[in-house]
Amino acid sequence: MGGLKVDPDKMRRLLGVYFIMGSPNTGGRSPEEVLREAIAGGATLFQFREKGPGALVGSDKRDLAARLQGICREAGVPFLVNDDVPLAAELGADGVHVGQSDEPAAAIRAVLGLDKIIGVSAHTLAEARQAIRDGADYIGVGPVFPTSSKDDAEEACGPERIAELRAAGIRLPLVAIGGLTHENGARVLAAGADGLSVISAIAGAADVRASAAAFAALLR
Ligand code: TZP
Ligand code: MG
Repeated sequence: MGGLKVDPDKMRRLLGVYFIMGSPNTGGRSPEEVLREAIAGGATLFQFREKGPGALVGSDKRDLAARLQGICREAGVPFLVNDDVPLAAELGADGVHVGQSDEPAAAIRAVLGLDKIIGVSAHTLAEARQAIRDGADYIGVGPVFPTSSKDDAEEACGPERIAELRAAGIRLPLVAIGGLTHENGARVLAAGADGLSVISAIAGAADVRASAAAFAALLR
């Protein structure tokens, strides 16, 4: 462990094309192949999110996570785990992303160590401020647009929510999530997001690499 908390400027760059995927999101294709293609297209950060119909559990989940972590490691792309702090600790993942019903970031950092990336989902200004007090490295805001990738998703908040958080003085690295496409991505960046967090528009794309590259182009 040891080391320093992740530098905010580095965090902002990493959030650029933040690809999220688990085995239920690939339309039956190999998650390893989909991840390789997404990274080849320009994904800057990866979150393993094994949720939804048919999601793997136990050692199957862990083994897939370890294989995807290996692909990330080879490519120099940080590997985060959704929610499952014990799995992140077991694998020595680069960090975790947690929601409002999970442990606060400070408690997670005490388990994982100072140098790990901890992201927290926030839907309101109050939740964003609390995540900052708890020491989150970034906040995820969404769903910005309607999504079918999360069963218990809240109502879409629109890019306006991101602009509202920025106007209220939230300076922490911030990534938008939910229903992002090549068409609407520029709007959330213009509203103040540092990056685009994407499941289906990349994992479900016919050409995964080209889709990731089109998101990467929005960052330039
Ligand atoms: N959290 C808020 S929306 C969402 C999550 C995990 C799903 C985003 O998936 P998609 O397919 O990019 O809309
Ligand atoms: Mg959660």
